Amino acid sequence: MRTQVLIVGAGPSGLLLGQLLHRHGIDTVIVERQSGEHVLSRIRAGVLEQGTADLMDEAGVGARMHAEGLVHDGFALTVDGVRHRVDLRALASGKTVLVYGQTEVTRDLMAARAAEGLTTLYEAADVRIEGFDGTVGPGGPGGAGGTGGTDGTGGTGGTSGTSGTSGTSGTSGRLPRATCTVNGEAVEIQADFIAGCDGFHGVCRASVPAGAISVFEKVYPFGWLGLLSDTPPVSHELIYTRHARGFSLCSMRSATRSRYYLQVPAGERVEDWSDARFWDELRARLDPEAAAALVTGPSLEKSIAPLRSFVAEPMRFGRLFLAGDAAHIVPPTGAKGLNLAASDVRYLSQAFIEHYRERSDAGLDHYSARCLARVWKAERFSWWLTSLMHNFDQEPAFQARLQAAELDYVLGSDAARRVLAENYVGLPL
Ligand code: RFL
Ligand code: PHB
Repeated sequence: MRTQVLIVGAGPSGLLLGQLLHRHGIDTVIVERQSGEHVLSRIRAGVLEQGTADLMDEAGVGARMHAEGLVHDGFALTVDGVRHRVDLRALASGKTVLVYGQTEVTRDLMAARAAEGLTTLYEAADVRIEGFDGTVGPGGPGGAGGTGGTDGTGGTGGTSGTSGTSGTSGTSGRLPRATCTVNGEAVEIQADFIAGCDGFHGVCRASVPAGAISVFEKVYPFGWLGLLSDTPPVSHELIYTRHARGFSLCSMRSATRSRYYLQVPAGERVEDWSDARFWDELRARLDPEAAAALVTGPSLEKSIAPLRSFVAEPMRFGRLFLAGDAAHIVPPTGAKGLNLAASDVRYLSQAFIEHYRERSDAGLDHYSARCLARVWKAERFSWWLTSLMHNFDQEPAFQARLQAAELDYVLGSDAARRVLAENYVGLPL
């Protein structure tokens, strides 16, 4: 098979990129390790920034999101049993967020891709990529070899002024390609570029030579145990609760479907959490009004996600571009993961469109640096909100006093609340 942009991974990043490129006449093939049903069964993000919703509109898939998504103009932080509202609209210049599940985002994108008859190879086993690192750019060695710790600006050399099937002028003379097995048959797909949208455990980042990539990581000593249920939410807004027993979050997917999370120690097993244990623990952490309003019911899904901050730099290696969780992870406290993936995809789609339509590689050359500037700000915010709201009982008492002082400051200062709100609704693209 031959395509212009080969996309590895049919999560939100890969599907959104495919849709945006299709709207500009750029051909893509997606290879995905799992089945479509499996991708839809993963319960993840719930909060979309305005910029992410705008991108869904640009991709032509925003109709159901606007019809069914819930506009939220505030959320609450509960500390010491007292709930404090953060008025997003008032504090962040009229901006709001949209509560619409990642599952629904993915479903809408999958349906649009199927309706357009675009190729997605699901259940693609043993995906391997190669041939992306052979180019030498005008600024010196690009590709995977010479870019360690920088944004890889030298890497597009062979592509400038070319489009379509050209771009083989790298040192190896080979096109970027992926091989995999689908329905027992070997498949090879050649492309001008590869977009690595295959998440944290994907093959793309792992295919970059170790010396070419710098990794920055922080692993937290706890995870989030999540539960989804067809019960009405305790409140019409999200409640993030700091409690001596551990953090909790009350979120939702609709007026009749709730999503709750509990901070649990790293290594905890989901099998040890019956529904009854989950509900009892959640009730114990909530403020009295929320605890009284809690409606329990059978879980539709329960899973544990470890918490991690992670960034790989650069995000471009020759003709391979990483986007979304393949390049960076944030702890979910700030609701930034999917939104960051969307902003990467926005920059990457613009860069490919410029390449094919305007014959300019400026966007490709600046892709990594442009993304990373935004990524690190979201990393900072997510780390900060995680540090503020979780229970770090292994840490020295000094740390706990600082946390209490910071919470007191944030809740009491209009300026600090503005900073929180500005970051929560999403920094400018
Ligand atoms: P994904 O969603 O992981 O998709 C990657 C896809 O690549 C496939 N894949 C491969 N395909 C082919 N070959 C291989 N070798 C492959 N290896 C992997 C995978 O099967 C998969 O289909 O990454 P993507 O598209 O970059 O999307 C990122 C988001 O999923 C992620 O950032 C968010 O879910 C994070 N997140 C949240 N983000 C928000 O913006 N707001 C939130 O409210 C929010 N809440 C959350 C979250 C993540 C959570 N978990 C479980 C980590 C809440 C939770 C609990
Ligand atoms: C969710 O609804 O899954 C959700 C909401 C807000 C977060 C994290 C997850 O910060």
